[in-house]
Amino acid sequence: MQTTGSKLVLQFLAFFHIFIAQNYVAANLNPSPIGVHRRFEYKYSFKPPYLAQKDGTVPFFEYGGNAIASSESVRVAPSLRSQKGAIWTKTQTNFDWWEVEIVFRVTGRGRIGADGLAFWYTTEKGDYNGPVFGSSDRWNGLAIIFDSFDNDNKHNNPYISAVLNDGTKQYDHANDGTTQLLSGCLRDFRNKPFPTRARIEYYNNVLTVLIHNGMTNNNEDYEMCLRADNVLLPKHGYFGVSAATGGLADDHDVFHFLTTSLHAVGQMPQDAQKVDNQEKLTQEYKEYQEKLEKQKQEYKKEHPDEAHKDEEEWEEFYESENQRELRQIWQGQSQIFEHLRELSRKVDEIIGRQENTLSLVSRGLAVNAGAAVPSAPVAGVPQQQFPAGATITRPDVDLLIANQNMLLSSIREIRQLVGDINVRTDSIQTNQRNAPTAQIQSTGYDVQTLIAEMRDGMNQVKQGISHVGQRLGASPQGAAQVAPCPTGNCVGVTLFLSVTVVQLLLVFIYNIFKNRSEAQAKKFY
Ligand code: MAN
Ligand code: CA
Ligand code: CA
Repeated sequence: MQTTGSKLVLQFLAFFHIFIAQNYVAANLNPSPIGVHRRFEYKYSFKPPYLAQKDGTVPFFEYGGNAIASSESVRVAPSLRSQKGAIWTKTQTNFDWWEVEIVFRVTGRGRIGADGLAFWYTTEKGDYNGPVFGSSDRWNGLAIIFDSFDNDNKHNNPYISAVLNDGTKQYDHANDGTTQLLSGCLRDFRNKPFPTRARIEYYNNVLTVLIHNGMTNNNEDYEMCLRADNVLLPKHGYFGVSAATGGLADDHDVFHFLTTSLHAVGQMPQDAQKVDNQEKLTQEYKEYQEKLEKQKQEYKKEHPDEAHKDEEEWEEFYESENQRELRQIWQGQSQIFEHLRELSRKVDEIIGRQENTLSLVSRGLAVNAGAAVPSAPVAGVPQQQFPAGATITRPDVDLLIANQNMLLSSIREIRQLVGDINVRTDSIQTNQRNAPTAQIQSTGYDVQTLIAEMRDGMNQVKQGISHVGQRLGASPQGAAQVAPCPTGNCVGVTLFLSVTVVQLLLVFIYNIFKNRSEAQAKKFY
């Protein structure tokens, strides 16, 4: 719960920082005016997606007349005859200087369209079906008019003009306001491949209108349309856009209406407010955390079982000291078991080789003596009896030496394995000595079963070893019985001795192992 709460607060803070950062980035991208703080005014802006909500309203705006708002744009006036519409901010501005960027399209099938679109900054909201491009005449404030139709037939439309009014003047529609405009520029804004854009800036009583002609989609392709100094606009006002058609008609679509307030450095009232806000947010965050902790404690008190369950769930992620120790012992024992199994396999191999050698030697001797002796099978290998008075030749001796060497190397290997086992067992014992508190306690799994399994494993090892010992002990003896040696230089004696050495070694290993396992077992009881 605490995590979710913290996440929400952090997300809010992150969003807050991104919002601030975005504003500063925007300030850096925009070269004019220099040294100005900019703040995006969402209450005086609309943009897609979700420009209009499902109920058709545009947040913070009011529209009327023939205007239609969708999620992507506002069709201020559609391409039907004598249409009028407008959209206005709900509230007056509360900042002195501003910049409004409008992204719009005026499109129509005809080579000539009508009548055009107007941007407004006025003390009062205009009508939705007024005589001036859909809005009211005798306005108080500023109009930027995008006049498509050449009413006065001077061949100077489409034209963009800035018209100021103090609420007294009537707009001269028939003459396209020629005598009333403050300034303007001739620009064809109809039927462009990309939306056309206008940036209207009012800062320090300077009015600037920049136009993007819609021939590219590059946001930087703005051109100057007009600039006027000493423009005195009402301190506060409403922003609006209106449009109208007449005998001729175009679609008048507005996609973005983005307002940014402009503040001289050091004069941004929000600077001090920002610090205040930050402190307020930190305090709120702290309080929220405390509240959350308190609620958590209360919940634990009310639901002790669930709280316990929660702790148990966490404990499952960790391994107790005893569990770790048992796991290590189990791993060590498993490794010992593996090594012994390997040992047993090697001993089997040696016995097999030895039997093969014996058989070869016997056969060689029989050939030398020139007399076939009836054989008796021992361990699946046919054995031959040595004839009386047989002698050992040089190749026999070489073969025996080679065989002995093989045996020696196998014994070395066995010794290495035993050493390895010793080291591992020692390390387990050291671990146990270092943790003398280790006791069998109730743990995550059944310890008794584990010990029983280990004991079974050890018994298997024991059986394996004794089996190996039996086989190792039985084979040479068996061979000796089948092929008794009458002389002191008998091969069977050497073999017998070698195998005895191996046997002794195995008994030795077995004893070590037995002692260790007993010592281990004692620890559990
Ligand atoms: C008619 C009248 C005018 C309008 C033109 C173009 O002449 O409605 O007011 O400007 O059509 O639409
Ligand atoms: Ca006109
Ligand atoms: Ca004209």
